[in-house]
Amino acid sequence: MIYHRKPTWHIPEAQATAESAFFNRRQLLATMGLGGAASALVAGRANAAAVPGDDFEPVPERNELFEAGEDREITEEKAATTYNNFYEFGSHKQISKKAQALDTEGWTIKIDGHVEKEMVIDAEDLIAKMSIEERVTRHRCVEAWSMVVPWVCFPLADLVKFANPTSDAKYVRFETFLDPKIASGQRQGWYPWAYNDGLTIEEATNPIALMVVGAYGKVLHKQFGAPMRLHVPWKYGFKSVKSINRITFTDERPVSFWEEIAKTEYGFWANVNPEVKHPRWSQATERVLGTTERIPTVKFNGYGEDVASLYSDTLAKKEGVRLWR
Ligand SMILES: Nc1nc2c(c(=O)[nH]1)N[C@H]1C(S)=C(S)[C@@H](COP(=O)(O)O)O[C@H]1N2
Ligand SMILES: [Mo]
Repeated sequence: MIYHRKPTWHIPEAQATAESAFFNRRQLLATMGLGGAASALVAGRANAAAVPGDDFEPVPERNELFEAGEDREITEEKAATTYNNFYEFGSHKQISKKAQALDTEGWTIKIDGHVEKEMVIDAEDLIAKMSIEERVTRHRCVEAWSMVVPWVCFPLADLVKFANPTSDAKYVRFETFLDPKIASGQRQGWYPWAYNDGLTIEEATNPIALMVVGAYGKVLHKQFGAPMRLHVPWKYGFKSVKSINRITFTDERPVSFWEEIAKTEYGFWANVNPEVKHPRWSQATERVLGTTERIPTVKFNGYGEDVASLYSDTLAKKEGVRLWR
């Protein structure tokens, strides 16, 4: 199977101007001094930090450069939101009810390490600074299941720019909250909580790496990792840290939650690759959530055109192909 993403020159005129149109509309509403719902719209964050599962406002425009891919369909919301990996709430897939214990009100995010200025920012304020859009992308779990989700998101690169890292920053590490009172899984002391993972700066600033704040047109569901989670479409799903409350810029390669548990199974790079088997199972095919289908897995999950250049032969040789994938 081959996936193509429309090249940038394919952007239709309307799409190319959509962002400015959006901001003009906001400005217009502001000058008109509209109150109530309209002023919430002007703020651009009407309910970004409000109830997960509510309609996202303003309604994000779909970025048509991203699509499910040939013979792929958007996974039914019900299927995608009732089969999740979120070990904080249990080491099985049926955590969606338990995850409702997550309290996202007043959620803050700490940005620290090699940045010009460390800070703690309200998730709501951070999200309001970003240009939000919808992207339909493929997600491939290392356990050989996959889904296609319309994420409400912004490029991770914009967050990196906002954080203003110094030249010492070579990696970015993302960490999930730690609160065993609400997250029963965190009472299982043999796991190296808090959940975390990382990317190189080059990966984090690649335009297809995403920060997700919603899905299916809604404020991000708790089981999806509200209020903000990572989505790295070309890597196995465990890299896509949920419910992030700390982002650290560092000069040392982070050792992730899963790498600490089993480094021969869950290495740092974790690029989707059907040719490199997991020590305990094949990665050649994947089960599609919400269907009875099994389909071939594609290298870099079909995003090679965007990311293959990040992984030079020199780097591959240095890292070894197994960990490299
Ligand atoms: N904090 C946290 N983030 C996490 C996980 C987790 O257990 N805890 N699981 C990861 C794995 S293995 C996958 S496949 C995806 C699953 O995302 P989904 O449940 O939204 O489909 O989240 C990733 N992010
Ligand atoms: Mo996963």
